[in-house]
Amino acid sequence: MERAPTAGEPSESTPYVLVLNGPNLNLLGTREPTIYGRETLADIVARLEAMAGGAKPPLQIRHVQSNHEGALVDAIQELGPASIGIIINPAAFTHYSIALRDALAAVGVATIEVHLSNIHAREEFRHHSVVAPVAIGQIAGFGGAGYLLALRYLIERRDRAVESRV
Ligand code: CA2
Repeated sequence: MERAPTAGEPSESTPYVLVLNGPNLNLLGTREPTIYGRETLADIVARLEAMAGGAKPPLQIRHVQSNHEGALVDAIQELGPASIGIIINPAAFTHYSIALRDALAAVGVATIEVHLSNIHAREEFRHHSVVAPVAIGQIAGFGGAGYLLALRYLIERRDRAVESRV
């Protein structure tokens, strides 16, 4: 039988931020370090977990990386509605996945689009995001730190929502 979480320990009911990463981001830190840096995806997720765990009250991170569009749509549908926000790096899907955009629009949860590289300073085809219109904002060009900036914003937003309720 599973042990009940002790006070202060994250549990099933701990609020969470859904972090989604698209195709090839599992290769981070192993290839193309000049564009994408040397940090691995596990390093970035560990940094997010540390920040989320240190928030008061703490948050959890639910992370899904997939190379498959449908798996990301499933994650948005299944885990998005109960999350306090979504941080998504759709990778190449940024530029053409209407399915991801529609899923994000359908769940209607505050979404921040993150890119490691400055997509606006790269090839023309990377300048356009079909996801951006359904996100509250986009962060690009700050490497792994961009995910932390996004999380910081979602924590502040959560705190503001809690304050306005008291
Ligand atoms: O800058 C970003 O975060 C991107 O979302 C990364 C995508 C690219 O298609 C977008 O235009 C911008 C590519 C992810 C590929 O990740 C790799 C990581 C390491 C080695 C090779 C690819």
